[in-house]
Amino acid sequence: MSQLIASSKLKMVVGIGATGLSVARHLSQLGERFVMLDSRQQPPCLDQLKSEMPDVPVALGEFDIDSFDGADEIILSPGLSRKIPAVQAAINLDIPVISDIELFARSANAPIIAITGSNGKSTVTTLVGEMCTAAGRKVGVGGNLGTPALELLDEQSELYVLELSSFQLESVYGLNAEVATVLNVSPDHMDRYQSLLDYHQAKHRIFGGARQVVVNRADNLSVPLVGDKVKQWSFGLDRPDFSGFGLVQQDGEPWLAYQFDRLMPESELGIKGRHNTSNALAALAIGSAVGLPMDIMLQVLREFHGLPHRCQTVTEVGGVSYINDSKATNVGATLAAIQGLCHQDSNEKNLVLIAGGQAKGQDFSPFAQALQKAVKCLVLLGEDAKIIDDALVCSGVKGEVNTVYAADLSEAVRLSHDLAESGDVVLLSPACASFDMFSGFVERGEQFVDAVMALGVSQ
Ligand code: UMA
Ligand code: ADP
Repeated sequence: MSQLIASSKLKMVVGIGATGLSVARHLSQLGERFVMLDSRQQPPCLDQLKSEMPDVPVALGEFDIDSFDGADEIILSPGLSRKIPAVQAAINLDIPVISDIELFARSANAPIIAITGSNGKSTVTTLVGEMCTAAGRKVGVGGNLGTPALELLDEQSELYVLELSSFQLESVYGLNAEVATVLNVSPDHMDRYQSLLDYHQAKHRIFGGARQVVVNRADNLSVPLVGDKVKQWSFGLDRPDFSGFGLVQQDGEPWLAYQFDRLMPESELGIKGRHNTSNALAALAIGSAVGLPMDIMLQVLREFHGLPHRCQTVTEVGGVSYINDSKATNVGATLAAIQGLCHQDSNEKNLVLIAGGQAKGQDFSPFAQALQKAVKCLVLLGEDAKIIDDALVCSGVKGEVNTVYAADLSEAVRLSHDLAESGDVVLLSPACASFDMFSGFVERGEQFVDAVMALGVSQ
């Protein structure tokens, strides 16, 4: 196809990572004039960019206050905050600063299901994607989940299911989703946001122009301010309301339910733990909003056993279970794991918790309180281990939790093995980002699994 120059205006694509490369491919297909910038000398997708689009101008190195002068529009990668001085200077000059998701929304011809939240995004996005596929819909699934949204664009798609981060949503102006949801809000990325309100406001940009919304009845921060014409669905672990999904009791057993109808026993869900029941109910609400058949959605919920690195059982060694929850990169996610794995009906502590990494400016006092109830030993690692330890002291629980430090993950696993007794659970659920020691949560989870498997061999 010959490339027409659609506009003489100059766009600046900032960031040459997965997102920047997807934006470059998209703009190039549209015949737009653009340049690429990155503050790093060796950005990860530079070689790929040069081999696919050798003529596109590239500028590398620290941004100056006037780096973006002359742009008609800036497409900012999610890893970069709008608050950096160069971007602020451009905003002050009234240059529009958008994200790849805004570009996606301009080009997508099929309805968008948009999912954000502090925790559960990937699980719910994957579930909804699988439900759509099982129902025979041609669907594109991605976004923050991994495949950049623009790579999903396809004329044949009947639906798009996007996991969106607050970083991506900061620069979205009109998503106009068919269904939008904020699954929950608990503090995360507090090194990027000034306050929880700031973070909450970024997430709520997902609702701009939405035709239907899904709200979490247990979390007021998930509820959008939208007009009466916007259809509302709800989910929660309590009894469902009108247009709501929830739990009811039947012969002493919890069942998933829609309004007054029982759907299936909670015990039949492939994913375990109350936070995952909440995720399953959210997926049912979203699927119902786009007309997916209930029997097909329930079958997917029976068969889906969860994504790797999210409360995944690795193995049992000497009567001790080892659980990999490396994706728990904030306190909210670790609290859900502790709640799901601790003894519900006794005060006996059964958890050895491995935590730590990059704290991202979080407040660890709720974490300290939860440890006191369920965790017999805490194994700390990573650059902000001391911040967590200090939170134990400040919360007055230091004396009640045996705390040890580990130099790396294999040492953490060996120490946990020594500290745990038969019947206990060793849980890697760091409540922190992993980038101080690993390339990401996947590498951290894989190293944990390797270290645990090595224990089994040496038994
Ligand atoms: N960076 C620079 N200078 C630049 C550009 C980027 O230093 O000029 C740094 C950023 O500060 C960041 C890193 O490079 O540390 C990557 O940033 P990026 O915006 O280029 O990231 P991408 O490779 O495009 O990946 C992004 C998402 N990453 C982030 O938001 C940090 C990926 O989510 C997402 O899968 C991908 O787009 C496709 O949509 C990852 C993530 O960690 C999984 N997300 C955060 C989370 O889930 O908590 C929000
Ligand atoms: P996200 O994409 O938002 O990071 P994931 O589905 O990947 O969400 O799960 C990330 C972490 O959060 C995992 O540790 C998981 O066990 C935990 N988690 C999943 N769903 C919830 C929920 N609804 N509430 C609290 N924690 C959750």
